[in-house]
Amino acid sequence: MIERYKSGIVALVGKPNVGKSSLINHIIGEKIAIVSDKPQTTRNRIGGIHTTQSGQIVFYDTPGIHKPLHKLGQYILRVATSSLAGTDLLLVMVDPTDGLRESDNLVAKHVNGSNVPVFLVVNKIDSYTDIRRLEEFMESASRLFKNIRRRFFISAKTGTGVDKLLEAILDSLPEGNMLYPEEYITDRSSRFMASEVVREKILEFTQQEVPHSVGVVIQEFSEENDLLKIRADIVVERNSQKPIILGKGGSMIKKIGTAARKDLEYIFDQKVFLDLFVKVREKWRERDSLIQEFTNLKDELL
Ligand SMILES: Nc1nc2c(ncn2[C@@H]2O[C@H](COP(=O)(O)OP(=O)(O)OP(=O)(O)O)[C@@H](O)[C@H]2O)c(=O)[nH]1
Ligand SMILES: [Mg+2]
Repeated sequence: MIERYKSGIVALVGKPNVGKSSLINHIIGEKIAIVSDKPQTTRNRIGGIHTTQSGQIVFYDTPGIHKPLHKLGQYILRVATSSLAGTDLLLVMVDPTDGLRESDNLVAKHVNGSNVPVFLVVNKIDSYTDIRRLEEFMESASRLFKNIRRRFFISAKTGTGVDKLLEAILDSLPEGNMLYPEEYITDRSSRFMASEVVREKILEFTQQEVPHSVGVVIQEFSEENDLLKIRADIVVERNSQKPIILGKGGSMIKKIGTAARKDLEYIFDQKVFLDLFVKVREKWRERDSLIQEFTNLKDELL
């Protein structure tokens, strides 16, 4: 019997830092979502489109579900939880690194409130040699979630288990046509990617509250003689954070700019000129209009 083409939407959810964005990038084979070793890296819902001869899976990478500490956190949580409904499948990702915590219960509360079938995914298995420990972790995690259809052990870093997961996802999706043209890999614009890559470097090079207090706004994105010219504002929320982003004699902003430019040249396959400015907007993470201006959240929360 000839299998009919399949398509559907799969949301990837979990607490911060479990490796959701890493998995999306691995599956798509290109960087479409930024990654860092700090929690709360992703702030938006980012579509990653995986097209094969037998089907098309539209993944939604989502922000880590967490207890919000400020208004921006509330917005981000809303982005994550609103992605739970209206999808064909939820990939709920858990991370054995710290065992199960209160934060996992919070994820379970939101996931269990939706009626979408769940694939439970234990990530980061490359860090473990003790299989029994991983199996015990899987058993404990399984008790938290309703609607589990299947369970997987994977490593988003090495790719172990990912092909099997993709096969099972395609199997579970309904018959349907492509939702996006086959050459699409993301629903996000190049402009969005540019602002995210700058934020990724700030997450990489600065510590504690600083990277989380940053918004990046693209002010110019234009092409001239094969050169992509990008001008962006880095917005911080306190005067004291500005010198941290600038660094001694401008060394930090230079480091951020160079690393971001190199990544963007690779992603866009083009020479990039990147100009960065630092601005202070007092307590922007508590102010609705500024949150929408500095986080690309305008469209998804309308
Ligand atoms: N060892 C190992 N590390 C991983 C794996 N997957 C992700 N990581 C690391 O885990 C950290 C978090 O990865 P992200 O992909 O940013 O996690 P996330 O779930 O998207 O995080 P938020 O966007 O904050 O919700 C990074 O340091 C990754 O390199 C894995 O399979 N193995
Ligand atoms: Mg992420």
